[in-house]
Amino acid sequence: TDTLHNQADQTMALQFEVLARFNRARASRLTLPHSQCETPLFMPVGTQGTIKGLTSTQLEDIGCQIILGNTYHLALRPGADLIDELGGLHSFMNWPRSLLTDSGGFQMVSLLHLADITEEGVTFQSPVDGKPMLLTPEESIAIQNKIGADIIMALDDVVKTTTTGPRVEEAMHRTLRWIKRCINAHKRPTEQNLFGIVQGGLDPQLRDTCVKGMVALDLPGYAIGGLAGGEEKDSFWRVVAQCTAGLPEDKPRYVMGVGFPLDIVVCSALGADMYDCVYPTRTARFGTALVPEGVLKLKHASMAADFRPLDETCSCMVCKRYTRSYLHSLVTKEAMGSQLVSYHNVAYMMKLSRDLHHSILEGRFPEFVQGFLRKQFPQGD
Ligand code: PRF
Ligand code: ZN
Repeated sequence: TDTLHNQADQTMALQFEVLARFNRARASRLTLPHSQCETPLFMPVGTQGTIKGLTSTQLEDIGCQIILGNTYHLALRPGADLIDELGGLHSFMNWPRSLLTDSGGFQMVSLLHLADITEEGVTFQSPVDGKPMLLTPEESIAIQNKIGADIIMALDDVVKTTTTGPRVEEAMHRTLRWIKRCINAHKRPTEQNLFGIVQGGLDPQLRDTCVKGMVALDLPGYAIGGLAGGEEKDSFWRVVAQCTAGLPEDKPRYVMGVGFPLDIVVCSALGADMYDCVYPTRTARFGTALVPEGVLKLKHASMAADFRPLDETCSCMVCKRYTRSYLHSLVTKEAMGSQLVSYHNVAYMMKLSRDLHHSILEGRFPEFVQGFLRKQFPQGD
């Protein structure tokens, strides 16, 4: 296997080393200021500086090397200045490993339907006091510099994947203009890595322009945004394939808001490295466990007297200790139910990431994917 190294110069706070490839899939080592990560890599999502239902210690036990926080939520509460005064989010939440913060624009647009995007930035009504507020690219980066995550994201103009017409093109060009404002505003490039986000909807021409515009800026890493919003799988995978083909080999590629185990396997085959999603913890709160066969609905009556663990092939604390029957009795009634299922689900995603990494490293990626698909779709459909 050939190795590919990027030059960790003064403009970057990361090292990215491709250890092995299988066709377009890569297994790599990503070294960040607070930890060393192996890709393909899933990042659980926290909002208020916590992954819902899990403690920092549990996340460490499960093997998480990097978790995601949201600028928008943290800036509202407890506030970026307070986090800064307390020494940044790592020390505030006592998380010694790596952190990534999203820029906030996407969260505002997807959570607050009142958000309005202009060239200046994203205007929204504060959910705290109802006052109009403006998040500019400069402000997003200033907040993220205070929060202090290892990877920070550019403010992008995101449109729904179902949007068509000139708005998609406008958002792509604006994202390219805003990334330059983000780069100029970034005050800690030797400690924090600013990733650019490729937009352009489902249009190959727009995606191509955006990829080329981003790559010219020589950023430490790149994200593929604007996906996982209910578009057809076919169009989603086509855009990922096109973007990974145009992005540099020696930089990490992050598909935002993904997701489902199957999507992570497919995107990794297409050359993507990093993912984040609320899915494993959110679905846990609705009583759904992730298992090699797909999902297990713990509320289902058939679980009441099922004394097997959630997943016989999982060695997590929950699978070692508790039965489906016990978890059935807790879910949606006791907080501990969703906490235990969240623990297993995040552990499941970490194991999937490790399995992908090792199968690529050991030259048996196709066999791994085949085994994964055979378990998820036993009828072969
Ligand atoms: N941009 C940002 N965050 C995101 C996305 C995006 O496009 C997505 C995908 N829709 C998830 N999170 N900034
Ligand atoms: Zn488990």
